[in-house]
Amino acid sequence: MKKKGSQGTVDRRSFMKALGMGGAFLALNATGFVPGALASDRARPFRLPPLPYSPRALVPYISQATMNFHYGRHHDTYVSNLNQLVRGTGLAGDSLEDIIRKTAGKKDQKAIFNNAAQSWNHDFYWHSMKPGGGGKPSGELLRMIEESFGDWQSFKDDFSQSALTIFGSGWGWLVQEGSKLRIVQTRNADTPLVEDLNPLLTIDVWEHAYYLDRKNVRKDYITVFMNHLINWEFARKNLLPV
Ligand code: MN3
Repeated sequence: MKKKGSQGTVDRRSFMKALGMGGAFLALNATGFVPGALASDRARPFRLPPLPYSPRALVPYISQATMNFHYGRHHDTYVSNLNQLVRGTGLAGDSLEDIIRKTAGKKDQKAIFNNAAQSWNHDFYWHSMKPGGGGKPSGELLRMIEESFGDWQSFKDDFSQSALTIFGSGWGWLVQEGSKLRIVQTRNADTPLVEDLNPLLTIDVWEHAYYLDRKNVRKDYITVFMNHLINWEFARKNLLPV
């Protein structure tokens, strides 16, 4: 029997094959963060957005195996689920951001919210990292960090501690609220988008983000994220004028 959504299955299979071929498929340009622009057709309005780098690009800090599972399976599944869930609903023509805002806090739309928010959060997370990233930003962003957290080291300690102490699955965020920056935690699929906070960068602390590489040692994953992966250029581009 032909399964519903078989088109998506074929695409995923081709995609996994491409990953197996060394990620040549992913020699994709690092475009801006525009998940809302990915809506394509009525039956399957959302597509897995391209990674902004090859799945091997973050080695040795994040392995290709982690990327294959985290991006190729977990993220892909959220997008597929979302396509199934919005089919035939009034949400099918909406942007990802609109779906997240419209379904937030609604019990009967929890599954749609979870898959939409996880789709958005993951794309934002891939862009929050880059090969050769990490360390200290400069310019306006550093000035805002120092103003909001006292100094660079305090920010680094607070962000790390916040990401470390999220109980269970969730996300650590640096967000902008007016002229100030804040560190926030969200649980499960929750996202600061729905709280009128402007996200600048995020770290995924669900175990699937680090378990293959670090087992249960979330702290080591956070340390390499801070020191070697953060894409400060992306965070700077997300700043809104104050
Ligand atoms: Mn994840």
